[in-house]
Amino acid sequence: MNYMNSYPRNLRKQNNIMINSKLNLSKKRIFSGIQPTGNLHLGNYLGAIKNWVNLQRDISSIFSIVDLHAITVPQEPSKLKSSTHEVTAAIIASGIDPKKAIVFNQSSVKEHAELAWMFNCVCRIGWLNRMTQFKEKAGKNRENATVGLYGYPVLMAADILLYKATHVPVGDDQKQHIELARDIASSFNNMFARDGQKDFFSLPEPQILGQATRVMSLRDGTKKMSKSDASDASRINLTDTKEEISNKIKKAKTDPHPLPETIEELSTRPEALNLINIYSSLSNQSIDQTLSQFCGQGFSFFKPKLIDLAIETLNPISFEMRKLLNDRKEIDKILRNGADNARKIAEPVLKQVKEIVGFVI
Ligand code: AQP
Repeated sequence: MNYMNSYPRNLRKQNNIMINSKLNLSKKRIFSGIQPTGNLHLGNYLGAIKNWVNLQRDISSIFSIVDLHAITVPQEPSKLKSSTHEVTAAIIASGIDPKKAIVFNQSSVKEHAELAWMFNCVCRIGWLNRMTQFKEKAGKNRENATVGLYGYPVLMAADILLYKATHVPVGDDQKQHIELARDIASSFNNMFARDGQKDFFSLPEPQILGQATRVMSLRDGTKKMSKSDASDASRINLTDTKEEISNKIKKAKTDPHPLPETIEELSTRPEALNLINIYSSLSNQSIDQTLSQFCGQGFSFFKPKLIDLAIETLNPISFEMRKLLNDRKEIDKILRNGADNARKIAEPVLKQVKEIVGFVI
């Protein structure tokens, strides 16, 4: 069944699902990042990491723990270091293989910051003013936000283009930033176009994959599940125990109606839609399949099934994560090795950019 055809227009737009078009695998390279800003949650897993694990098998993959992004809001230094270890352990425990993919922390490859500066001189203030994530994160206290938070999408463009990545697997929330990376790439190409010279940067494409491209808060189905939500009950952390997962899902906000037959009937039930999306993604089945499995049932029937599935998926990850975290030196070694490999790609690209811009090198 074509799942997209049965997806209501408004929700289709909201989730902006992009089905993994036939990739010419040999020419593709993916880059994606994750911030070491606290406990990873189910949204990070279903929106990003799970897709990375599938993609790394066939496509040249680079995954970065983006610590330069993390410091755009205040971080406790000792906590930042341990979060970097934890996030590295989490992605490896989820199935990222550092022998197949490059895994490193962003600040270890100085070229990210250098290219970001050059892109600061390409990107227009008007483009950044449109970024909704800045508006959400800066909130009412915008004057007090750091310049780094404002320029976050420029650094993200540098992260991607430094490796000439063709695809960027991310959750739906990052789509606007990838569009900005495309604008920066094409503006750079135009600014430095020379006769007969092919565009230096190709335009990266977002890959927004799976059934849970925007996992919502368990307390409010209209708000994104997020590390920085004050309520721990709003998210399922990858490190949560079986009891915590069970309690959070039991207490997740729902409504008194039974589950419907069609997704259209969920368009005014954000919390129900969120739980159905999560179940579908965890079970690798379409939303239609999930609805035909549970239609007519209430949440008292559905939630225990979701709890079992969430525990079955997340428990082995947190077990493996704890094992990996017993040897932080090994994690440092993996990150150092990843940074060495990342630099092999980044250095020549940055050198070419400097030549194009006209620097003496
Ligand atoms: N709720 C989500 N649903 C689907 N995907 C999500 N991602 C994040 N939240 C969801 C995806 O996870 C990847 C890494 O995100 P990040 O940690 O670098 O930054 P973020 O998007 O800012 O995550 P948070 O949890 O919202 O962090 P805080 O609270 O610190 O701002 C990205 O691919 C993202 O799309």
